[in-house]
Amino acid sequence: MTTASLRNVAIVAHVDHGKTTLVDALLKQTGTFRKNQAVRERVMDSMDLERERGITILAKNTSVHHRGAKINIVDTPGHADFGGEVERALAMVDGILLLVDASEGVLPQTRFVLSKALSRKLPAVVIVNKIDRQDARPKEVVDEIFELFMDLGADDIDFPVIYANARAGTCRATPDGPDTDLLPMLDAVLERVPPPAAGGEHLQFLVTNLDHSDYVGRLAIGRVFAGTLYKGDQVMRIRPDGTQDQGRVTFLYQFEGLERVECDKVEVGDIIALAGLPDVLVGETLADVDNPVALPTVTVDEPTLQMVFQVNTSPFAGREGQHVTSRALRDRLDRELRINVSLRVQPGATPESFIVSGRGELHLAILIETMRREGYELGVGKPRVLTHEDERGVTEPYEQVVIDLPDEHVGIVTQGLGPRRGRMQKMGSIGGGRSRLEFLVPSRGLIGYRSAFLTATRGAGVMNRLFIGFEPWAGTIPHRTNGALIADRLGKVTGHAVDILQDRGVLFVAPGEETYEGMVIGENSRADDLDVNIVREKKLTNMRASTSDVAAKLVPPTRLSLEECLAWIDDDEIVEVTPKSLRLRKAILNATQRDVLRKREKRQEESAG
Ligand SMILES: Nc1nc2c(ncn2[C@@H]2O[C@H](COP(=O)(O)OP(=O)(O)OP(=O)(O)O)[C@@H](O)[C@H]2O)c(=O)[nH]1
Ligand SMILES: [Mg+2]
Repeated sequence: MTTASLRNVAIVAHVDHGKTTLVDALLKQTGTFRKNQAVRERVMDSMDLERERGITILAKNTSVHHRGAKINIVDTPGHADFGGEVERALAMVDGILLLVDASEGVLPQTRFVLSKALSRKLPAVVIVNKIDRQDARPKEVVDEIFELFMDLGADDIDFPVIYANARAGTCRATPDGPDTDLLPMLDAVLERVPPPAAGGEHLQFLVTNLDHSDYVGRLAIGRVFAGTLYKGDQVMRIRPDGTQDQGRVTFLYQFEGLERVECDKVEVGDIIALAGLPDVLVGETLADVDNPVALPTVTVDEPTLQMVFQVNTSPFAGREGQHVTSRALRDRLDRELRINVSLRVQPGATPESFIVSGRGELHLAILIETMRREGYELGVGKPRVLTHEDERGVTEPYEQVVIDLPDEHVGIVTQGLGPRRGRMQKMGSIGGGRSRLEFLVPSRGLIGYRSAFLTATRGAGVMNRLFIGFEPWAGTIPHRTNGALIADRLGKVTGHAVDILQDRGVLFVAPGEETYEGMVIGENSRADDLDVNIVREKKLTNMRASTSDVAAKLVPPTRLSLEECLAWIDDDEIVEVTPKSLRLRKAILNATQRDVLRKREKRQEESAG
């Protein structure tokens, strides 16, 4: 038996540099789709939210056939929140396709993924993608890539470079052409990436990812590093702590194009999925029962951010969603844990609440967004970063932030990051009236920063973030300085009330929408909270202006996205999430109770200090 006709590669890059688009083209050009089969764009981005947001969230496996060889390909996500997916993908492969955008060049995640690949001594085929861009600068970008390899201490900088337009499905050997199809890229893979090592004779399979099928339950995804695995085999499960127990493999699947294809036997070197072990976890080895030897484990990234998810207790609970009980919430989170490997869920302060920890704002926002779509209602509290303690004292997550922006916005962005405890590391011109700034910023200071950044740069700035580790606590970071405008009673928002109150701040609601006591309907222009009557009717006696006159004067409400809502709320506030609505509210809805509590806190503060 031989592995000579097998290759395992991962496609890695900074976010949006074109990985999934390239996989599309490779699948098409290797005849993986039927002739005339309608295939949508970025077909590997199969989750609804991946399609809507245009990003890859979960690493996915496929394979293509080329010159008699089978090439297993892992498409990885580029967004920094999902870096752990990339690291685990790298544990399955013998080489990488490193994509770099021909205009954007080397960015933080390019460095991150390449450093991880080099630490595993994986050879690379470099693809300079999007050469069709107007602002493409392929030669400079190749220089940047060489510099990056040297900077990271690569032993081998003799990597092939291919210039591609993944969207058109073409590539060339030199920046100036001529164009061919993408098959030379696969030739380069066959040449450059070694076949899998044969390994010992006894089975060793490393679990690097999880999936779930409604028919067979949990699926363990990974690579056979030694031996042969048959459907029905009894295997020894070895956990990272060394404990062992046995299980039986009930189904085996290979990845072929977009399908998981059932099979009876898999050989050493192949990347496969298997079923039969309902509680198997990432990092475990499945080994020969009589000769159980563990492989080096893979670790899952530690969470950096957490939020409390709780049952929706607003007066409108259950109006829009089908799943509203704490039992439903717990079951849903349990199900998520089966496949979302860097997620953690702990019991909250009450039986109705759960502490959910993840890799960043996007990681958790995507979960919330997915649950909404499935008909769940929930309340979500203010995101907070996880802290650790070591010899340096309390530490918190920090990120490297790289910003490209027009020169005239450098001042405002630098000022904006100051109070967020950002420390500038580098600043330079990148030509064309644009600058590149690099900062080190605590993740805490970056919560909700994206929209402020886009406003500051009028949409012309690009910001990239990369988690770099836990560093000493940065001190206080001011949160929202404005108070909330709070509805003081149940009812429908009236145009008349909006007309009166819109000078008080920024309103989040429009006439006709329903509110309840304790619901936040706007941001006060002052620092304190203000209870207001937003459902006030105009007295009929002094009706003068017609309704259309009033409507004409009304400022349209500000609508916050989920991420903006989460960034906006304070400790005593909750985002109410339902399939149809996002509402902000006070944790304590009753105005009198809130008042009593506030006074008590004030007394305590005074007596304390
Ligand atoms: N002009 C141009 N656009 C491209 C090319 N390749 C991809 N794109 C576009 O770039 C955008 C991002 O492409 P994706 O394939 O989703 O990028 P990705 O690297 O998979 O993104 P993540 O998985 O989220 O990191 C899409 O709008 C593509 O159509 C190319 O060669 N030229
Ligand atoms: Mg992608």
